[in-house]
Amino acid sequence: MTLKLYFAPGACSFVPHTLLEATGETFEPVMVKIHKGENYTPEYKALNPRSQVPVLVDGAEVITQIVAVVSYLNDRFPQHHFLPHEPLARARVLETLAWMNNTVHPTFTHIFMPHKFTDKPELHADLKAWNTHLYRGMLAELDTLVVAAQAAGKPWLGGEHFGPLDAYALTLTRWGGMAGIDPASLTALWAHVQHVAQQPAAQRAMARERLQLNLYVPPAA
Ligand SMILES: N[C@@H](CCC(=O)N[C@@H](CS)C(=O)NCC(=O)O)C(=O)O
Repeated sequence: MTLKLYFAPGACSFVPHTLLEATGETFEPVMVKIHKGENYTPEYKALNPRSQVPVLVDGAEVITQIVAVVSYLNDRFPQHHFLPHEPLARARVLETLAWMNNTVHPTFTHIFMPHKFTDKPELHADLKAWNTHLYRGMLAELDTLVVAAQAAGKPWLGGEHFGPLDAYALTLTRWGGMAGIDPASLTALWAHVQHVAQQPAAQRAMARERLQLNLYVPPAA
């Protein structure tokens, strides 16, 4: 049975999108245009009542939430070692994956979709400014994680194998550019993300999503 992935260009669904590409297996990518509200249609809400991407469909099963989808893909395709097998190494990867998903990612959502967090439009600018400040600090923390991985001789954020942390790092750094955070100011992270973007699986996902890696626009002089 062919797996189906519902994804939105540039969204967090890039993580499972890239992992699926890395498997080399055939899957059916289904694009959901969030900016057109396609995630709020009755058909999509029947699939995922939370109206979010990613959604992975395997036969009659519907799986949401990146952490769950990554875990499922790891077990479906164990030869790719998306998560380490050794318990402590796996816990460390899940620790960082959960942090990316439950802390860094929602901080960006405050910048990108402030209307989700207040019904007062006059608060949007403040929400964006404060969360941009927080997000900058989180990307700096991610930069130190890249430095630490490299110091430990690990080629990828999770260890020996390309995995969800690397794809998520690319997405979060890209989003930083949208928020006015120059990726080049995060030396190790930016070098790592550029390396991730050169991987054939990431290239295929980026081509399908038509992604530009660096979205940072320097302020006018
Ligand atoms: N914790 C969720 C986060 C999913 C999420 O925030 N998806 C965003 C795109 S990055 C989305 O679908 N947003 C559409 C909306 O909320 O309207 C997961 O891991 O899947």
